[in-house]
Amino acid sequence: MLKAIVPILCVAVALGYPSYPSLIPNGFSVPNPCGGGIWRGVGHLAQIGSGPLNPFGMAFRDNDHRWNKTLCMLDSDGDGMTNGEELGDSGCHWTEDRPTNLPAARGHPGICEPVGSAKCAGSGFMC
Ligand SMILES: [Ca+2]
Repeated sequence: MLKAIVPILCVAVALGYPSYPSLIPNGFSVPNPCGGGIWRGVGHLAQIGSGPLNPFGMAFRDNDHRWNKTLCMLDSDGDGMTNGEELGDSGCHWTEDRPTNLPAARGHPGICEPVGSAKCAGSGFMC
C-alpha cells in the first residue's frame, strides 16, 4: 500500500496546490510586486508557489483556506490595503460558488508594497 501512496504524494508535492488560486478573487492574476507578470504562488514567498508561506498564505491557511469577509478585511501584509482591496474585491462580495465580475487585482495581499519602501522595511521581504 505504501508503494502506491508515495508516488501519489510526490506528484501532489511537485504540483503544489493549483486549486488554491481558484478559491480567492483574481487568484490567477495577482501582479508580481517585484516586476511585471503574475505572482503564481499568491500564498507563498516564492513567486512560483512553493516553500514558506507569506502572511496572506498563513492567514488563508488559518482561515481554513476560505475566502470570506474575515480574510477579505484583513491587511495581511500590513501595507495599508485590505486583502480584498488588493485582490479587486474591496466590497468583500466575491465567493467561490458565486464569483462576481471584479476589477483587476491592484496589489499582492501577502507582500508589503511597495517592496523596499520605509513602511515595508519590517517585512523583511526583498525582491
Ligand atoms: Ca495589504
